[in-house]
Amino acid sequence: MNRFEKLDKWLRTSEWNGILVTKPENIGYLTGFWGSFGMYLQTKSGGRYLLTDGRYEVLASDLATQNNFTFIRFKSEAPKDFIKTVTGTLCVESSLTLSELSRLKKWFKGVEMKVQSGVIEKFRKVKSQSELDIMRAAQAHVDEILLPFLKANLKRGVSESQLKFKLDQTLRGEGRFGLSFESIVGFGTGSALPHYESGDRKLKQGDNILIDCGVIDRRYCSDMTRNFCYGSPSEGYLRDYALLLQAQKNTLNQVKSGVKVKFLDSFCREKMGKESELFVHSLGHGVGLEIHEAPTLSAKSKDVLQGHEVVTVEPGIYRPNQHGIRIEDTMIVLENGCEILTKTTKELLSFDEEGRVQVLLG
Ligand SMILES: [Mn+2]
Repeated sequence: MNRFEKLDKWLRTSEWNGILVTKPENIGYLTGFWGSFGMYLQTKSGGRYLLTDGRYEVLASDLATQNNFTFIRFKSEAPKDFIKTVTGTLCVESSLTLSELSRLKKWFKGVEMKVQSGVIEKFRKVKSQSELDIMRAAQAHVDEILLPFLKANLKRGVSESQLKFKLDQTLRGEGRFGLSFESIVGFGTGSALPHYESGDRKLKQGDNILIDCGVIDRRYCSDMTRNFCYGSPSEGYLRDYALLLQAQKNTLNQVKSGVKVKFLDSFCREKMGKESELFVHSLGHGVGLEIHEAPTLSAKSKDVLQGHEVVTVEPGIYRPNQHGIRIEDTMIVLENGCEILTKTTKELLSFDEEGRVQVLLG
């Protein structure tokens, strides 16, 4: 079953006469169209329509032929040939802004529109072999460059933002990759803020370093967080790292198809003991066309892992004004375990001025 057929099947058993897809990642996922303006409408009676403007006429017509849907050119406000394709009830996505929704209400007069969130996102959770291959390749690029990059660039006095800038540049691989997000580079106390923005802080002996980064390869994101030291870190840092690494590894051993995500979240916190008070975010998230997508691995989620979902497990310990540690792997969920995509070592490595590396903790 292709993606359109899956949506057909969903529509047939739903209360809706059609679904209007407006979130760019969802339009892209279904149709292959990634332009800056477009809407995709699929109806219970089997109609499939992509609305976009003249700038994309050639591209959209080609995609329509390849994928067996109808391209409708947006010429004027309230495009009649698009609007008339659905009557009755129409499902719209929760990502719509209020102004977009009020525009659609003017278009689809007499159609009952309601929001149902996560319809396409649910399809996107489980990846195909070709999606998985791209995601493996994206992470392989990061694994290939990260340690050599650090050897060459961890120098006393380099600032977080300088290192971040160079890392982003290296990750982009001369244009072959995009960034899943701007890399997070934190030194010492800077790392203690979970979503830190790199600043002017300069690297000094004894600093710990937190790096969270990912690339986009053919529209799919990668995500990994690793921790390093410059010289010798504090005893407290080593203790926290050892504890967190053990808890993270134990949690990875629990990941497989059929496991409740809230179990994983609480399992990890249990393993962390009282340090779990310093673990101030959820355990992880799905990754794919978006860096954060379904499922969310949190205590509140009712999700159950399914085979070929791609998710992160990323517990952290954030000690205010001291240090922060987050160990994040991305993995493919399998029937009896998982395939870890993030292959950069989790041994705690210490770098010196000459780029020599020593293993502090294994
Ligand atoms: Mn993440």
